[in-house]
Amino acid sequence: EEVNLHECLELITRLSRHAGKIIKSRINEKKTIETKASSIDFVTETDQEVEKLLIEGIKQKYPHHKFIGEESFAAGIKEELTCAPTWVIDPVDGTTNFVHSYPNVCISIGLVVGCDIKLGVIYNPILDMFFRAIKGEGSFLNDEPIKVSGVKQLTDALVAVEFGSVRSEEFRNIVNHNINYLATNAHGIRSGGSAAWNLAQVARGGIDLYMEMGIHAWDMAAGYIIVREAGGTVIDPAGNDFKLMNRRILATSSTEIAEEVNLSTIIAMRKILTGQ
Ligand code: LIP
Repeated sequence: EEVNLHECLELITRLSRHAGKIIKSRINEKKTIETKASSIDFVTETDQEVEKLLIEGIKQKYPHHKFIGEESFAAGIKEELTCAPTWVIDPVDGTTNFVHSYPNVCISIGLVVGCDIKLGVIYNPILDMFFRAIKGEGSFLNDEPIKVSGVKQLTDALVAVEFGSVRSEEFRNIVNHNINYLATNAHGIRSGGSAAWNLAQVARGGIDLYMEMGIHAWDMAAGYIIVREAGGTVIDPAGNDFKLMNRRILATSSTEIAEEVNLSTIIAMRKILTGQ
């Protein structure tokens, strides 16, 4: 199926600006929260309302497109990722930030066409920062082109990490080990609380390396293409090519730093997983 990416971008820009107004108007209110996969995996009415608004808006124009949406998934609508045009949507990435009125909150929307992520939009409506990329056309923040920093080694890097919402002991051991290693060697450590936000920062050169395990396709799809189009590297920190459904990401300002960190984390993961 032929997809006009510029028309898709226009539609999604309009819809996410509208949705952004709703998120912004509620950021300082007290939220009613429900939990999902773990006791600290939250969803609010706003997540659900914004996802509905986005999906319905896209469906009106593209009735045959498919969707992988964070809240639809939680509600039991589990779409497989196929090669049909598929929108991968996180209506509020950084729900915990949103619940606490902390301003790193983003709408994240990626579009997969022919098994390839072709378009991404990350919009932080609180700070009014709108990131976008179309494959082959570069990345932009509020219409200005952006580039990764180009930093090549961990000892020169500002690093973003997340503790995530998975709390099993094995998982925590790996995450803690990796964070400890990064913190010991880098200039500093930040935790933005939103994968999309962290990826957008890698793309604009504010963060040199971001690694997270346990996240989902909707946290990564838009950021993947925005980092790549800004000149960055995105791989699987378990040592493979990046895969949208693998629940792991390592996004960096250069291939050199990705290789350096990747090697150390793979060794650590194998040790913890095999006890050797
Ligand atoms: C969040 C991610 C974040 C991760 C959280 C959660 P949500 O997404 O952006 O990086 O650490 O556990 O997955 O649930 O706010 O859309």
